[in-house]
Amino acid sequence: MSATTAFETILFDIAEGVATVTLNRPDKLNSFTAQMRRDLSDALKRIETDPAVRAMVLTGAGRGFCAGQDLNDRAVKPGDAPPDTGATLDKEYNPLIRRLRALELPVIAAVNGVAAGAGANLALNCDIVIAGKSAKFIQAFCKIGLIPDCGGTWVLPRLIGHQRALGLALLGDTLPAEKALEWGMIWDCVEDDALARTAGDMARHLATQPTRGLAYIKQAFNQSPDNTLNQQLDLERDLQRMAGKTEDFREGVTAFLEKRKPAFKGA
Ligand code: T3D
Repeated sequence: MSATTAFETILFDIAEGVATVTLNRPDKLNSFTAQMRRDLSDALKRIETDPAVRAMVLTGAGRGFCAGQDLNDRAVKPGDAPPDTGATLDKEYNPLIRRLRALELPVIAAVNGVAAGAGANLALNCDIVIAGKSAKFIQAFCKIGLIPDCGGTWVLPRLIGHQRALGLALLGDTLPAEKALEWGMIWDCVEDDALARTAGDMARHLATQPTRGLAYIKQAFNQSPDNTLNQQLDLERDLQRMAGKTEDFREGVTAFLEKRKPAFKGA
């Protein structure tokens, strides 16, 4: 069964345990307005509280994934005070990124076209990034005098190393999807017409897996960069203790011993 909810700037659909969120301002390459930040945030809240949702796909409508901040909202007339871009990050983008990363289920970005500025970093904050061959990633911020945000300066060096990350940030060069794959920035790059199916199949598979266990895996990896090995060993112990108490762990072991396919409930 599928349930579709209407938002002003995104499409939101739940089917087979998968929530699909489609950024939907195709004429402006799905660039972010305040309304789109609110809509995406509300969609994530819905996902957080719906136990039927066990995986998420984030993608864009039309030929783009997301071109970052809608720059029409940043035009300053002579004599006007500049916008407080720090406040927008503090109150809108940063809570959105924190919410996305904290989701206790796997999130797949299906990058269907250009991902620029905040749009690139939105994608890179997803757990698994799959791009269509025509997609490209641009740290466009430097071209308008800004710095990479939405966690770009954190996630990029961790994915591709300091040199390549800083180079992309300083030059604003376009990184084609195939090169992003070669650099280890994304999980996979597929033919454009196979993107939705590939991401959907993966999400539907993940939605049948031990959701609590997957959430603990995410937590361990998300906390890893800030931890020493000793702290991480302690965290693994704590998370493994909780994973070991789940019904799905019991089912996984039982199914293995009974030589049958496990039926995980996500609990
Ligand atoms: O609060 C704060 O402001 C701080 C937070 C900042 C976060 C950020 O994301 S800052 C970075 C903002 N994004 C950019 O600087 C990217 C701007 N866009 C581009 O450089 C190019 O559009 C692309 C490289 C992404 C794609 O180029 P191309 O040639 O494929 O498409 P296009 O023709 O440039 O764009 C198509 C349409 O989308 C066009 O509209 P039109 O002329 O047909 O009516 C274009 O104006 C519009 N569009 C694309 N990006 C944006 C946009 N409109 C508003 N804002 C955009 N970011």
